Amino acid sequence: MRCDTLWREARLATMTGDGLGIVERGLVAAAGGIIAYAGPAAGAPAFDPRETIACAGRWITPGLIDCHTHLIHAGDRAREFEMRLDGASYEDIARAGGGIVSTMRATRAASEDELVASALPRLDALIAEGATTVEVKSGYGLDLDSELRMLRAARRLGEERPVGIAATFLGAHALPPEYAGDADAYIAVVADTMLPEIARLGLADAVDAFCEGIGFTAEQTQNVFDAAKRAGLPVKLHAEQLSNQHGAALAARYGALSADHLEYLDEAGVAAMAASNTVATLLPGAYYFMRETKLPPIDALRAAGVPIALATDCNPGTSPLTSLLLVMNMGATLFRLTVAECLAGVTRNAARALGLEGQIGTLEAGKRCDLAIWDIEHPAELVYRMGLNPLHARIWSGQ
Ligand code: DI6
Ligand code: FE
Repeated sequence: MRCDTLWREARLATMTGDGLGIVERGLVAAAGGIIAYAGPAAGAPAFDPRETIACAGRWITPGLIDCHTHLIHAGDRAREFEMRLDGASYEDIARAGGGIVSTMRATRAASEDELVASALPRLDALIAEGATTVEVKSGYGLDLDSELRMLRAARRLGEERPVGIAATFLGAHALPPEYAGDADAYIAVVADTMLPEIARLGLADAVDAFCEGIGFTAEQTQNVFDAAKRAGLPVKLHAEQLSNQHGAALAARYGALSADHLEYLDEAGVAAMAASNTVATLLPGAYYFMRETKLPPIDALRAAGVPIALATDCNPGTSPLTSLLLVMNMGATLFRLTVAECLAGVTRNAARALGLEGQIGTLEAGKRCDLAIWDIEHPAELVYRMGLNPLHARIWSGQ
């Protein structure tokens, strides 16, 4: 069988099935950027590759997927970090006009080129550790022009680098100051003006909102979700990060791809997510950076069979993190996830959280040939180490 590239003498963690999908003597064949075969060398079709790469026993996993980031934003919030070290809370800073709104000001003032240029080092850090697909949210523009500019910048990241970009419209992230005291009016603009225009231009793959005491109410979130439904876009939600607003259950009622954060999720929310096959995207970087102590209900999620994804939540306020390897380590140390759960969280289940499970997330024939090739002796090392990057090579779309 003809193919473009054959990776042989590899050990595979295919991430198919429920666990790691380990193949000790494996090979991967790619044709036209798609996996033609991934599995045991014994019994594989006879390939006639244009190029053969001997992996010398290295491990191949699917390329990693970061399914929740705010990668596009201008400026940083290191000064606010210092204020928090002095005792100010995230909510105090937000109410005093800092927080998300301070990043909004910087983002509104930045050109599309500047947004792209400032995001590239963060994207490159993810890529350097084997990321092949990255979700990027808007939500620091908070007016139509600035949200459009953020989403165009997000799409451009995918032209500047060999990486898949999934763009999410997060107009309902924070209340811009010009709507102070009238969140309903802002939500009407998000739902009736911004979202239809963004959908018409094809600039978003999904719609998200921040349902929270310092964000938007469940009812306002519902208005945004109704607009997403009218536009034919799937939804996801920042839910139960700082308090229980029953956002995850609301998201589940809309068949959400994922509900994210979930520290304050209750049993009813877990059941609702299980019933709608909504992925629980846990963000241990935000949990760590905010010094949160309330753990997401991991055992309940597991018992209910809710798929768990892990992501960086890379953002300037609560998770200035650009390492999926560290995310896996935090998932294990802070949330007691297993090695298999951590790896599934940044591959198979992260793909589901983006609605891309048919295209990426496992090593299987028919999926895009996105590979991470590692200099390790066992996949547990990817979760165990802190600050060492054992990536040997990264393949995106067969290249
Ligand atoms: N939850 C978060 O953790 C981030 N956004 C959100 O809705 C925080 C964003 C920021 O502080 O800039
Ligand atoms: Fe977030």
